[in-house]
Amino acid sequence: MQQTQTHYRSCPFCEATCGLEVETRADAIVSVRGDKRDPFSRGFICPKAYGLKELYHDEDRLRRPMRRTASGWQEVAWDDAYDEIADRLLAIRERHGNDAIGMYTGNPVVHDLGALLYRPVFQRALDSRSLFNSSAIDTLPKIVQTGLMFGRPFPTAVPVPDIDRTDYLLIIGANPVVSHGSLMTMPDAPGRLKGVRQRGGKLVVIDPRRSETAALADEHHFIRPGTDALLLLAMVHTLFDEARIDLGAARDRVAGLDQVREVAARFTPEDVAERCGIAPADIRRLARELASARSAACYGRLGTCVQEFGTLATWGCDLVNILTGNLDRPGGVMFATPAVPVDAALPPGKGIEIGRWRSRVGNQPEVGGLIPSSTMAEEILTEGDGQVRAMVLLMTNPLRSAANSAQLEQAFRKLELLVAVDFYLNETTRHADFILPTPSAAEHEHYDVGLYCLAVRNVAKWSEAVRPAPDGSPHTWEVLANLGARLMGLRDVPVADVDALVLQQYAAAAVERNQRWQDLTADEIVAKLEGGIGPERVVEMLLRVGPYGDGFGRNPDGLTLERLKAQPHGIDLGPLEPRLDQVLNTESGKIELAPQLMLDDVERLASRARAGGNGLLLIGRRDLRSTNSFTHNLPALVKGPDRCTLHIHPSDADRLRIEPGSRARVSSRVGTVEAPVEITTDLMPGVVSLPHGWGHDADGTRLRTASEHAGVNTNLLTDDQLYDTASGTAVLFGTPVEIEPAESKGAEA
Ligand SMILES: Nc1nc2c(c(=O)[nH]1)N[C@H]1C(S)=C(S)[C@@H](COP(=O)(O)OP(=O)(O)OC[C@H]3O[C@@H](n4cnc5c(=O)[nH]c(N)nc54)[C@H](O)[C@@H]3O)O[C@H]1N2
Ligand SMILES: Nc1nc2c(c(=O)[nH]1)N[C@H]1C(S)=C(S)[C@@H](COP(=O)(O)OP(=O)(O)OC[C@H]3O[C@@H](n4cnc5c(=O)[nH]c(N)nc54)[C@H](O)[C@@H]3O)O[C@H]1N2
Ligand code: SF4
Ligand SMILES: [Mo]
Repeated sequence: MQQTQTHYRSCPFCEATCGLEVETRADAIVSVRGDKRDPFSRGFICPKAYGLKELYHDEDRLRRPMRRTASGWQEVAWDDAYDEIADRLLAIRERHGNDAIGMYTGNPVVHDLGALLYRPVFQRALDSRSLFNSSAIDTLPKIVQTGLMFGRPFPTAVPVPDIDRTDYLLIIGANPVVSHGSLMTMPDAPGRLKGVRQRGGKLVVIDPRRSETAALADEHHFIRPGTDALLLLAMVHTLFDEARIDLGAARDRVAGLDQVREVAARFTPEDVAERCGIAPADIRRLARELASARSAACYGRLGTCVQEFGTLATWGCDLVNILTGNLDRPGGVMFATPAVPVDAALPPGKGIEIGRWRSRVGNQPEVGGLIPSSTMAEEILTEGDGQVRAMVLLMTNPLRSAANSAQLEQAFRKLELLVAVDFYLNETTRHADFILPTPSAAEHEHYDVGLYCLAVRNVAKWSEAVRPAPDGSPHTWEVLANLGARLMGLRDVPVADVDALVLQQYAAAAVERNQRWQDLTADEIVAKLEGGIGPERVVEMLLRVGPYGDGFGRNPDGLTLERLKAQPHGIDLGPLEPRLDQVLNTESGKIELAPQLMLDDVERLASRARAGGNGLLLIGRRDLRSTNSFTHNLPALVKGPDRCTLHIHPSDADRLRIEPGSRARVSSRVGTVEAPVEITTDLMPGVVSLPHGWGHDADGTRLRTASEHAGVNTNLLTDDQLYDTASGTAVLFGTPVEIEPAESKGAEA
């Protein structure tokens, strides 16, 4: 009988970093449970955790690289794949220049340490301006806003609600009970939210849908999609109007207060109430409550980002936090102190640079060196100098996740070369010339370098690989290093030597940014880490120079990777602590309350507030057992009734003659889909919702389970030409649509 082994790691399926206890026997994962001894999650998990096992065993998951040939897919050796891909990329570069090769990355990169740390290395080797910003699909407004206001690159200056101590939590456009939190890393979102009320605090939710989070709240208000910036500026208006401004820790540390007052003066609660659908008295009361609570936090997520005024809404959230004195105080919004400071892996400089160049076709500004992903199709389809002719995709399924995916599909078909680092033959990768399947999460080690910057407590945990990668299978970092080396003309250089160069660069950046160990040099670091390799070594370096680190011997009791690994359940480093002084990094040395980018966008908001539009608006909906598009091939996560349904309010259904249990046809400027209908009063009238990540009925995929639960692709409806102009973020929530009964009725009524 084989021995059972137990492994500890964090779950890779959302941002909550729950601790898992995973049992293996021989080659098999036999169980996945919550790790009760994980100090952060204390045993909490959700149903998706089990996906670790199913994904590991999924027979549809690719284990060998694949090459498209005239007679179909063919397995190819890794080295041959690298050589052929590099030859073809170099030929395209030679003929058409560097910008002819584009790159786009997806959400799972956050959960693959090697992908996260070696992507910049590969991008440097590409040296292209056609790097499309996947943050423009969910996070860019926050990146822009915190970059401009605090002067630091994302994610090193994102204030997160101190949820375990707050007395008042205003959640606007987020559904943490289902999403388990985003840009707010915390296991057990439902428990922590209930905790706010159990302590006597108050929870208020603003959402066009009575969400699962709203169901736990003291108070919920429907809001017309896309009008959050109006609401938040009217709340700021109230704070000024009623002399309730109290800057707290930000006192003497802000610039632009008068400009904020002038902007807010234009948006009275009475002016915005009708557009938002929230009464003026409620708007004033919410502002007063936030100002008078002992501590309070305003937290916005996708609903305030992926909409027409994402940057202004995101700005509004932090204005409210700062002007009520809740920034950097316990129970307010605070900055984490991560044990592995990622700064060294980020571009240097003050916050974020915007508009140093513009995209070729749509004239959209670059943000932090990347151009918005909504320009991807037009950059591929529009002929001329700089046209994108090859794309490298890193763990993404944009033909299901990006706006106007039909147009993007047309574009991908036209590419001379499409390379996908991905383990499924899915709706996107079926168009690839090469698929490079790097291992699943169970097969690599991990440290949540990104997510711990956003945590509601300071924690550190090293995740073990539960199973080794299949024989000869490289990890994502090795794939990126191999391809990158070839693009730089270093074909015969062993990957270990490439990796040594990478460490050298990271060490130099870490030494430059580190304030604590003045005499530490990059050479000392490199010498002391000799023998290590890959992302693990980079993490060790950052941990040891970081705020809890041993400083390479200078602080003998400090953390080392060895000490971290000796505590496989993770280490609790305590509650968030005030640290605005350390975070603030603007030229002025102050929090920039009124960045020009926001001021420039206010006029657009004001005119939209007047013009409006009263048609039906389509929003998204997440559910507990999906993670975007890639978990639908896992049986435990798709069984049961169809979740890909159109939710509509009874009053709209009546008006449009949509019957319960029928199918409806939903059309937007760019496309049409048909979906089964669920009629529910949980939605605001005038708003309909469809989840994303479905539509698994395409030919030529290898997703046997997903194709039996196909659903429809809502991103056939979302519009690439509709975006938050300040950041270039696509509007995924608030797409104007028309709805009519579909001719074919659903089977069950
Ligand atoms: N309409 C609408 N659209 C949305 C959203 C919405 O709310 N509404 N949400 C948006 C958001 S927030 C996001 S983040 C994006 C997400 O969109 P994407 O970033 O495209 O994420 P997925 O669709 O899950 O695709 C992930 C891909 O990575 C592969 N993959 C997953 N894990 C691994 C791994 O460990 N190794 C390898 N090699 N491959 C892996 C999967 O096979 C899959 O092809 O979708 C966005 N799209
Ligand atoms: N179970 C599960 N968890 C996930 C994911 C998943 O696919 N499934 N995806 C992960 C990812 S990639 C991300 S980015 C996070 C996202 O995390 P969240 O932002 O918490 O997730 P959503 O469910 O998209 O929540 C957005 C909420 O905004 C509401 N909304 C829509 N439009 C508007 C608007 O205009 N104004 C306001 N105020 N509200 C609006 C929606 O009804 C919804 O309740 O979740 C992560 N966690
Ligand atoms: S909440 Fe997120 S991290 Fe926790 S078990 Fe579920 S998917 Fe995994
Ligand atoms: Mo996301």
